[in-house]
Amino acid sequence: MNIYKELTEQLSNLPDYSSKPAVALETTIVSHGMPYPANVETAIALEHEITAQGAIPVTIGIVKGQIKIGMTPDEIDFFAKHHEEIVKVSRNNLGYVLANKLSGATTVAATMLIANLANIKVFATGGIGGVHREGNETFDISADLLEFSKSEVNVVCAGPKAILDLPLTLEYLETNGVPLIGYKTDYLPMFYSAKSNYRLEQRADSVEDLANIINSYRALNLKQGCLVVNPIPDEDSLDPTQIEIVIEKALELAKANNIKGKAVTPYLLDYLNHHTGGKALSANISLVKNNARLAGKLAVSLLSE
Ligand code: PSU
Ligand code: MN
Repeated sequence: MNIYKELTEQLSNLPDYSSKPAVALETTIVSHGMPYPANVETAIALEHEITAQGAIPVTIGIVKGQIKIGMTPDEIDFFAKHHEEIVKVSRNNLGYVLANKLSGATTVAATMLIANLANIKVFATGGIGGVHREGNETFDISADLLEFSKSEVNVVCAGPKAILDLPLTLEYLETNGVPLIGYKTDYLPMFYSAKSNYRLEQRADSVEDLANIINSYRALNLKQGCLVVNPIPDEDSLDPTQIEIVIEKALELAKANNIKGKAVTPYLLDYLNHHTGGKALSANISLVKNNARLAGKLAVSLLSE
């Protein structure tokens, strides 16, 4: 069968989660975001956090050219152990990975795109991609930011990753019309740290409040996703000035080693995970679990009358 027919058939048989409280999970965080075995342990723990809220976890990835909407623990384990064989997939290389029957870990952008095909409305991750520092010169702007205008999937994260330029990321989100909603906060959380100095305009103080705001965007039929920012729990929040010192060192090394394109974010996260005495990694695990809990509650609430 030719690939067009094969994929069209695969796509027409995708599961439909429109009337179910599903929460999508990505796999780039597994294969390119955390070291083994913390990556697989976290991936499985996230599924449990979501189930505990009465929602359905759906981990997304590409296994040998097959779009997986719901991966098995063995598949997740393979992604966790063999990152060198797993392509980091975004919107721009998804077709290539499928055509060549490769395996791919989906980023926020690709996970949103695939979740949307299966009518999954909620997605939990750690931190989304954004405008990189010096992005005005390098043009390094994550495709994650553009995906909100293309796929109607609401993403719960702990803010843009601290390695990024936060004010530029905020401007870019605003330009693209992405609703940015703080969960119990007036300030943008910055991934490892619960609070920044950047004020937010939209705030929800309960899950019902959040579902209400999201449903109001949905009623407008804009076919776009909202970005919910959920601060890392206070007890795990890192001191921004301390983590910033390590971030600056990581950025300096990335530049010196000419790290470019999609390798930048994994390089920086890897450096942080290895040079903070485990603090960056444990903060990342804590925040993503916290996001999975909120996403699970949100998925349930969005379906209630
Ligand atoms: N959140 C995490 N760890 C990660 C990521 C998010 O806690 O590794 C991944 C997501 O898949 C996100 C990607 O889409 O980092 C951003 O990569 P880039 O900057 O190349 O778009
Ligand atoms: Mn990039």
